[in-house]
Amino acid sequence: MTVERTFVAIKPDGVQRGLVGEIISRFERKGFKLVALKQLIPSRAMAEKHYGVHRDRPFFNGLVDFITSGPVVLMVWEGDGVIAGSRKLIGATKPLDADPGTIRGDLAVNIGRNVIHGSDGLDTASFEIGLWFSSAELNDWLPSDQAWRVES
Ligand code: D4T
Repeated sequence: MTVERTFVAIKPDGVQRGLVGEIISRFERKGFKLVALKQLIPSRAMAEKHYGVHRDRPFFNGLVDFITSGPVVLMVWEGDGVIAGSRKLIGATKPLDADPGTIRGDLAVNIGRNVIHGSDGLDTASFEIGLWFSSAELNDWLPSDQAWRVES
């Protein structure tokens, strides 16, 4: 396993429904390390860049309307295998297909209101972290209980 960083966003529905603490808690309890965190209301330009790969899909405009409709909570998490590990914590894109125990499986029902986003690979993680955060906002730090999470 190699230490990676991934981008995770709690979407406007997750913030409006008061799920921020619940979601952050699941990442913390897993043992991943939070290295950046902020709340903002995305501009249309930023949302269109973030979802640029979906530009030609029929749901694109509705998705951008939704993502820009209110505050989102943006995070960078670090850890061994954190990219795939986060996707497992998050669950399938369609919440009704997401396993119980996952964030979407437990907390969402609709694909257009699926609460959370997580990068799906090394390239997208790097692109999305760079899109939403400056390098000065990413904190290098060592949790005091690190030896109890990772074999040295
Ligand atoms: P995100 O990117 O939000 O983490 O979702 P996923 O990585 O799990 O899924 P995705 O890229 O295929 O979809 C991006 C985003 O678009 C919404 N969506 C998707 C939608 O509203 N209607 C649809 O039909 C699809 C396929 C949900 C997630």
